[in-house]
Amino acid sequence: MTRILYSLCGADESRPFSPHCWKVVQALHHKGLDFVEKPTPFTRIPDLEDGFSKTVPILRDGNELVRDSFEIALYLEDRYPDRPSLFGGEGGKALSRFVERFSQTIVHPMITEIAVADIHDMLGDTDQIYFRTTRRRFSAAAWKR
Ligand SMILES: N[C@@H](CCC(=O)N[C@@H](CS)C(=O)NCC(=O)O)C(=O)O
Repeated sequence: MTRILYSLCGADESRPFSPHCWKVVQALHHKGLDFVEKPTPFTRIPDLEDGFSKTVPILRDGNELVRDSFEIALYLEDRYPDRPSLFGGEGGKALSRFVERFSQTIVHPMITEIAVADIHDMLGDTDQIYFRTTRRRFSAAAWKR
């Protein structure tokens, strides 16, 4: 069966850099599931799987398509119950959701503010234009670092 993880890369395809995609890589390894990773630049994401998602990670698991790192973890837990558990039960699932939301809403914006200029510099030319346009909300100081 073909299992494909679409992840995010800049100009260098050998350095996928999205933390959301890293979480899925770790989950797949934890479950002991083989997969092929296809690192994709920002501006190619809308072309993946007939426009299935505006963001990566996207997992193709045979005929199934799943988007969003947490949704993918829930899917893997349900689909492969005989493999090592990702959550260890409902309590672990709830705690993981809390940590994920805290990270997404509190930690992630601060890290992006710190890293926005470095992320930009890793991208190919077309993605750099897209990234400058979509990340204008970050402060001038962040862009000058
Ligand atoms: N909640 C989503 C967030 C996914 C997300 O924001 N992915 C970013 C890469 S880190 C993305 O694909 N962005 C596309 C864009 O900004 O155009 C998840 O956990 O998978």
